[in-house]
Amino acid sequence: MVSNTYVQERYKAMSDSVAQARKKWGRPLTFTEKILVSHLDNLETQHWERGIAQLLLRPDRVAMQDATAQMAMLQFIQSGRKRVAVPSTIHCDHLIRAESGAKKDIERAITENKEVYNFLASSAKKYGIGFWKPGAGIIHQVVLENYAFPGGLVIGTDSHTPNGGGLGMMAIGVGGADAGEVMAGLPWEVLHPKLIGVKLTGAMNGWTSAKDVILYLCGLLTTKGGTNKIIEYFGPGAASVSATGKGTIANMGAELGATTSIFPYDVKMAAYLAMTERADIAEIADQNKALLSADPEVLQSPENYFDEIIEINLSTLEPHIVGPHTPDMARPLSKMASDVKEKGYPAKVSAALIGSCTNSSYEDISRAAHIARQGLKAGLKTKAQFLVTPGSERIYHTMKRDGFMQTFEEMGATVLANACGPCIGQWKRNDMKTGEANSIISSFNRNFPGRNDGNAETLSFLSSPEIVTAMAFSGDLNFNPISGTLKMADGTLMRFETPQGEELPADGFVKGEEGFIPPAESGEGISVDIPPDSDRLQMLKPFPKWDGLDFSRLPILVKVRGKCTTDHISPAGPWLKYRGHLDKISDNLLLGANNMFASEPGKAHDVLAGVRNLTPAQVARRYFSQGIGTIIIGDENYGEGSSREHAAMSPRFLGVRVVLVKSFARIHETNLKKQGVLPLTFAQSGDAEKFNETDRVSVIGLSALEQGKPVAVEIHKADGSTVPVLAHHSMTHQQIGWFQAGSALNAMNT
Ligand code: MIC
Ligand code: SF4
Repeated sequence: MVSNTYVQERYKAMSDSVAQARKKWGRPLTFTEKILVSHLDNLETQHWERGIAQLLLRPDRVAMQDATAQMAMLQFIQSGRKRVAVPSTIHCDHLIRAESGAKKDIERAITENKEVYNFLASSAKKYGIGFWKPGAGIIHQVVLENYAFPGGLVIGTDSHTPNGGGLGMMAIGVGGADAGEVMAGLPWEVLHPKLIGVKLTGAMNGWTSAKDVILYLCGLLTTKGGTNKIIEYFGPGAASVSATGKGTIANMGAELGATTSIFPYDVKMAAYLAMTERADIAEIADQNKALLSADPEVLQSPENYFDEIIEINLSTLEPHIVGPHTPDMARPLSKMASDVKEKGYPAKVSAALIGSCTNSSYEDISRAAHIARQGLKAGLKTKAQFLVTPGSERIYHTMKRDGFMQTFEEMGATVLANACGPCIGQWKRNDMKTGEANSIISSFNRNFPGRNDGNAETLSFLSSPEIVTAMAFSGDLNFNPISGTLKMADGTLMRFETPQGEELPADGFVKGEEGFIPPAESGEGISVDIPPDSDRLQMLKPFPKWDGLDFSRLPILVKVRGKCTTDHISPAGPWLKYRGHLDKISDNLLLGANNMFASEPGKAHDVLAGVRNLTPAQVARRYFSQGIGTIIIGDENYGEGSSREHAAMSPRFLGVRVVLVKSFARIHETNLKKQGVLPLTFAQSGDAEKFNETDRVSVIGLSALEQGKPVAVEIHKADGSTVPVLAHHSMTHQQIGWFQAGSALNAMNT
């Protein structure tokens, strides 16, 4: 847990830097700006300009989950440092497969992932990192319960790290290389984000919940609307949302591509802190309240201080359902039935899943249980498989004590481990064949094709836990729990009453087995085990330095059609087990992507040898073995979704030199830069049309690569003609140095 003295000192320093910044710029500050200025490496020298400057920040802590921590730790080890420079933790949550319920699933995970857990546990111990064992909970829930504090700054190797914004913490998702550098003592660099202010008025009622605020915003802003922006919530409505509800909203801000989302400190946060044994931190925060929200002048005329303002009246906000395939396909619940009809979605719900890092708070679970009890009382049977994923040990044991678990079990639910499970494709589903079209609904945050059960034909819809629970009873996407009725055993009709729940447990949380292992006082004499013949872990070799030459006549590995998330570039599910083995995991490169030149996803052609329908990894390996690099051409918001740097390391490892797209998602673009792949965007997005299957592509003038200067690309056509295309890059002078050194890590070590 974070110590009182640390928080006290932080606020003292914050007060000084805020005063200094106000004086320097002669204006009041937003809450976001207060946190940023108080974490700057050097306020005096920092260039300050939204959308332009690169901020150098000093985070308070680093959090990593097991699937991304492996690469983060392998990179940290390469840095040669003896101990982490900032408090850091590892959380074992992603590698537990959901199959037969919590206990058995954890036991199996411990056996199956032994090598990886041993590696993470021993390196955590050696390098001074706290270790949360499998079953302890999902990273974001554990961070919220233990480490988050208002006004702090944490970076985490997971895109949903912003969940901490629910407690007024600036929590930002990053790739493992960023984490490795901060743990090695370097400042963390990020593009100075623009600011979206979201003013909440009114108060939620009836079936509307915090989830609907963010589902609505996903529809409004789309999955790229938040790129390189921070979303700061304020207004009277903000104070009416529970701290965990705020967490849900901030968590899913990742779906907007936002750098992070944040709420100002208030009584709801104080109540949550007190309930999680941190009343003393709430007290210190209360004494520093003015620092932990925007200045009054900002609240009076927000349009002068934010780049964009959105207002949402919570009193009239309708519950929403989003999906399939993307979280921004949003509609109010009342429009769902007409969409099902119009778009031909399978109406039958085959599975309903609640919980995850997004929605497993006491409030969520108690509201869902209230619906469950009504259904049971009416004698209804569930018509869909019902799965519950608690977020942490505390949630699980408190659910059990308060009878919610029993209610769900009476419904026929399977209660899974406190882990990611079905949210990240760790769901062994026996009721559906791959390729079979079916609809599922969950309270999770992401719904890209193939993500949950590995079946790209599964249509995944997202909603609040209470609506998902009602859908489990109806088994029908056309059902509107607010206005619709369900038939009881005796033929009479029942209608659900509006869900009711408690924000926090009246009798406090039950702790359960917390599963925390502190690091050793000294790492001397502790060795980090990687079995030499392991197929799960592989020590990294530095990527080669740039040879100083232009990229000449690169064949196109894949030209992506449409959406290409990190789940398309580096799928999870069964591939999660190779997250520590770069060679092995690279075989999954672009397996989910639609290649414009191939007839099915995940296929590519060796155009030089004329061999068709291989996997992109096979094609890349064939070229690479002949010393030939490749280029990937992509669409808008390329690499949206996860923070997994494998989506950048695998292409790098297999010889991809350039990724040229219409636009990038923030974390992925940074990951490409860190690993030494050249990320370029089209100056004219229509130019993407000019690339054909057998074209070769050159990128010229690389030795004159400069910050802010465009890059010349040439397409060499089969008929011998050349088509020039202009591209942009967003690399700073320092980032160009990473490219030249072969990777950021190489640059750090020279
Ligand atoms: C996700 O929700 O996609 C994940 C799995 O949590 C990822 C991290 C990963 O791929 O390991 C994320 O969100 O960053
Ligand atoms: Fe885990 Fe899913 Fe949350 Fe990612 S979104 S951290 S996979 S529960």
